[in-house]
Amino acid sequence: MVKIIHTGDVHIGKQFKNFSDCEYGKNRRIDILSTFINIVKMAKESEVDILLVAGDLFDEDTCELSDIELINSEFKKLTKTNVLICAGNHDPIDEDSYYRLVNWSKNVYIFDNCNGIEHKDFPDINLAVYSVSWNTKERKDDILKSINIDNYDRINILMLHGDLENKESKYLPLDKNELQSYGFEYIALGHIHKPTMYSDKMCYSGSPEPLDFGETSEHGVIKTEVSKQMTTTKFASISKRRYHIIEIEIDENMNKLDIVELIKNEISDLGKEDIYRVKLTGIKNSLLKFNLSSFKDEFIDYAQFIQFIDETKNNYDLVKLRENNKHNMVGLFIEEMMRKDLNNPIVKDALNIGLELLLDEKVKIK
Ligand SMILES: [Mn+2]
Repeated sequence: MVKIIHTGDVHIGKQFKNFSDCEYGKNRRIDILSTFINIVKMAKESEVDILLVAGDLFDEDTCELSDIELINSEFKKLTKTNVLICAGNHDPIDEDSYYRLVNWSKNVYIFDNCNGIEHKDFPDINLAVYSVSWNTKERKDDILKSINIDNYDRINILMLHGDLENKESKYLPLDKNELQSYGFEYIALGHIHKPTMYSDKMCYSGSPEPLDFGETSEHGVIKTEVSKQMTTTKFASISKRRYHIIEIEIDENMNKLDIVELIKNEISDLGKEDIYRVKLTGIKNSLLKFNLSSFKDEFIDYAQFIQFIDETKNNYDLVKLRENNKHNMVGLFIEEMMRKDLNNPIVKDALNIGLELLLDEKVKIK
């Protein structure tokens, strides 16, 4: 029996460019690196035979050499585990790739053939691992036709970075049934960041750390035990943090404190190490000065990072507002809008948006 940990899509050095908050990106890069080191430690403690990295170990453009040297020194500590890595679309093996530049520990095997599936043989544990690396950012070639199983008595494993979910994908579209037809004892997939287990024999490990608000599920690694007779697979959670999207509905009777309390109630059970996007909906009191960036300070002890999206609407007192703005644009706008059917939700929205712009009350948050 062969013991395996399967990971991939680690994205060491990821830039997180959608976040203007530099601290956030810096912290997440540290999280990713330390989670990957935890995976190597897990491999050492559970004495697995092989650690598979199914592509996108790092982000080629932004990862620093020192990070790769650090993980290489962690690989060196593995006395019973071989590490097998294929390159994906974010870390393609080109001329000056870290895969070529780094003096890798002798237990690290990098698949450097990008044109066809090759295999590495481990006769002492009766294992062969088949894989192919990427040297481009996109590919749609029929790579499976290059599979040529050398020895059917071996425990044969296939590791691929590609897309099983979208036949039109630019990232090596693959067919589930065709993949399963080759008789591999386990297929370790990379590219989709959400852990996805099609069966004990075919899984996406997903990213060990979730990488954005699109990845709100649990993240970790796949632990597999494989023999010629049986494959047993389980998911092991490992991420430092999770992403949560929370929707909070407010009403016009709430003041700032009420809203802060409401949010605190919602997130306090989820974990203060986590990352939150709080979407505020409902009607807010138009007298309430809404400064969402000042909200952030209220949650220092409740969240590692919190982001607000304001989708609330105002309850304007139209008569009073018109009266106070008789001689300006605001007053004219209200007068014009009041001639229309304000029970029509589109008209109501137009009124609200117009007033927000004219009164310049909307505080924009990245
Ligand atoms: Mn990826």
